[in-house]
Amino acid sequence: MKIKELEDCHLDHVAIVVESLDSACKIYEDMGISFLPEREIVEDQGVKTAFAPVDENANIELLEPYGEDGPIHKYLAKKGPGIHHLCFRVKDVKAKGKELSDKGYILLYPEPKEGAHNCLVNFIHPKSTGGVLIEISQKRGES
Ligand code: CMX
Repeated sequence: MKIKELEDCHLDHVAIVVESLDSACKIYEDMGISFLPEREIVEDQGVKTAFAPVDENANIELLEPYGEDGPIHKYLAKKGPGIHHLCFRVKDVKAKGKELSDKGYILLYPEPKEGAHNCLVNFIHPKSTGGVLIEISQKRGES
């Protein structure tokens, strides 16, 4: 049974910005983590991803810029590779976003957008979370 299956929020992934998916995958594979063979491009976010399950809920997501316009390209140019965000899986991203916004957190988008892995996502700006970019994500068709 999945950990915290019945609860509303669990860690879905830790995202790491990298220059090259292939070279970065090798680092984690040396740790014993296996990446799924698929690479997903999310054009809207300007990113190419590789995903590796760590346990039954949590994954490592590597993010390589795709194109030169997206936030990941900007982040890599400004700060270099490294941990970029935490993502929590929720049952209803729209409802969770409203709940957080009502509590004063700054959401990036007025409505959830398409993310990787057939998810609807929103982000909470790091300025309102003590410096950590947090993604909330709902698997499509699960609400
Ligand atoms: N973690 C912590 N702080 C961050 C950050 C991050 N990942 N990215 C930016 N910041 C900080 C910067 O350091 C900067 O702080 P200071 O003002 O103190 O210098 C501030 O946020 C603004 O940074 P910026 O470089 O001007 O960047 P923008 O405001 O243009 O963009 C953000 C910041 C968070 C809005 C942008 O990165 C964004 O839209 N992120 C969400 C999209 C995303 O990450 N997509 C990947 C999707 C992959 C997936 O689906 O998993």
